[in-house]
Amino acid sequence: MNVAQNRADFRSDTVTVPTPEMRQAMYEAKVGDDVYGEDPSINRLEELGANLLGKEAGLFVTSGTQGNLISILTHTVPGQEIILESESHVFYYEAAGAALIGGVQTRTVPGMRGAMDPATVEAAIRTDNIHFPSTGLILLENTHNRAGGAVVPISNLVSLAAIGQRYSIPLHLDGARIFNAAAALGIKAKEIASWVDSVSFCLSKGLCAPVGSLIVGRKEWIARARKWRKRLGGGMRQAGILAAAGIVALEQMIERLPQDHDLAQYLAAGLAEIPGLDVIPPETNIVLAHISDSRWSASQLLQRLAEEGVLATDFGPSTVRFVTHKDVDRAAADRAVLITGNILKGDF
Ligand code: TLP
Repeated sequence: MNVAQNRADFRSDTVTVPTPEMRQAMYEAKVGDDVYGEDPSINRLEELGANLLGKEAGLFVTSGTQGNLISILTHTVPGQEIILESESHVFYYEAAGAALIGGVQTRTVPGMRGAMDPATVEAAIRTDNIHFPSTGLILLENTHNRAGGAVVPISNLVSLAAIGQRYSIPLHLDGARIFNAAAALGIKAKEIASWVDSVSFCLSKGLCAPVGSLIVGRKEWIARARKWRKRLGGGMRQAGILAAAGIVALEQMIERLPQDHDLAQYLAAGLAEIPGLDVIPPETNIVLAHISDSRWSASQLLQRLAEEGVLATDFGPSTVRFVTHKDVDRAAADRAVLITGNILKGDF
């Protein structure tokens, strides 16, 4: 039972609760000690994830943040520099883990709807100079969260992959919502993943599993990532209970993601009618609304919305983010639109 059932909770797709099928699978999960490699459910989940993404092997990790950190640690050595988009989740929301734990410096490149310009990325790659760090990784994000769930086009991935190859620099994709990107593009996630060396993706966002992410890549790379996971204290034991829900997520929940995208369109269309709001047309399940009415800040609006049972998050001083997912529907969207409109009109 979702404790928040009486609210219209658009804060994130992370708030989704597991389905009855997931709970049943968790109850029945076959388990073993995963540090010994003996948990059949985790082994199956890792194989399933790797196959879906067209990679040799997979690793079950605790979260998207841990997946990105382990990937950075496995691709780089301390003292290197990584190139990433200036609004990327790794740069913006991962508490400088790469710098603190990985000892790498971040070099940010501005994006256009989340996509980094290949020429700018190429220009940011360090040459061989005694003063410079070496470039150890190019890191992408698709869909791009802070760009409003924007889908990075395949042509951009192709160009960046060519650069990575030319300079022998690996590419990692923060694909927390890669299945949303694939659904929006009408292609398989493995077609996106084929342009990068490694991917981390989340089971616990739109796919509704309670916990966990996977990272996928070459077999030898995953073996080294497994050691990093252990070092970071992420070696779990009978975590097949969690993996069982992840298997249901991958087998049953990917196909419903377009419903979240449709709901985002519906919500955006309603919000766009409200004077004082500029809405970015959503490409997937994230709706960003800029408040043009200077009397309201994002935090003030969010506070008033929360008092009326509508939850969203702030994405800057005057930007509000609404995320659609399994546990909200058109009625919740109607309520969000009505209440936002009334608040901004001054009716409340
Ligand atoms: N994003 C969360 C918040 O941290 C902002 C959200 O509500 O959207 N990569 C991307 C692109 C993400 O959006 C997130 C989570 C992560 C990585 C981290 O995943 P977790 O929360 O599992 O560590």
